[in-house]
Amino acid sequence: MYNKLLLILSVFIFIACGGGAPQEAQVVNIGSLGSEMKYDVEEFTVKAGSKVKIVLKNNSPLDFMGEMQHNIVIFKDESAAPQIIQLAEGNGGDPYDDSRILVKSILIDKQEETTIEFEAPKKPGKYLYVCTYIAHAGSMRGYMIVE
Ligand SMILES: [Cu+2]
Repeated sequence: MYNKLLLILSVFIFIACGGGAPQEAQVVNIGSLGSEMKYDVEEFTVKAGSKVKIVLKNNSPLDFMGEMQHNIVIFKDESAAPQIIQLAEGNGGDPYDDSRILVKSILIDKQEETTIEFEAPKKPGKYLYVCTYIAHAGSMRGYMIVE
C-alpha cells in the first residue's frame, strides 16, 4: 500500500516537474523468457537523464506448475545487490525500500504485466537489474546501459 502511494506520488512529481516541454519516455518491453527464470531482454540502452518506461510482462503460462513470480529491480550501485537480494528473498521476493535501488516494480504473477517509469541516471555506465523473487536473481538479470 505504501509502495503504491509512493509510486503514485513519484509519478505525480514526475509529471509536475515536466515543465513546458514534455519529453516522451522511451518504452522498453521486457518479459520473462517463457516460464524460465530469465528475462527476454538482458541489455538495453537509454540516454542519461532521459525518461524511461519499462513494461514488464510475466510470460509464464497460467497452467505452469509451481510458483513463478517476477519483478524488476534496478540498482544505483551494483555492490548493494547481494544484500538487497538476500533481504528480498526473506520477504517473499519483495525488496525493501532502499536508497541504493534506482527503481523497482511490484511482483507480478503468471500472465500479469506492470509498468515502471523513472528517470535514467545522469551518470553513464552499466546498471544491473535483477528479479528478486526467490532464487531468480542468479539467472534473471541484465544491464541497463546509460550513455
Ligand atoms: Cu523472476
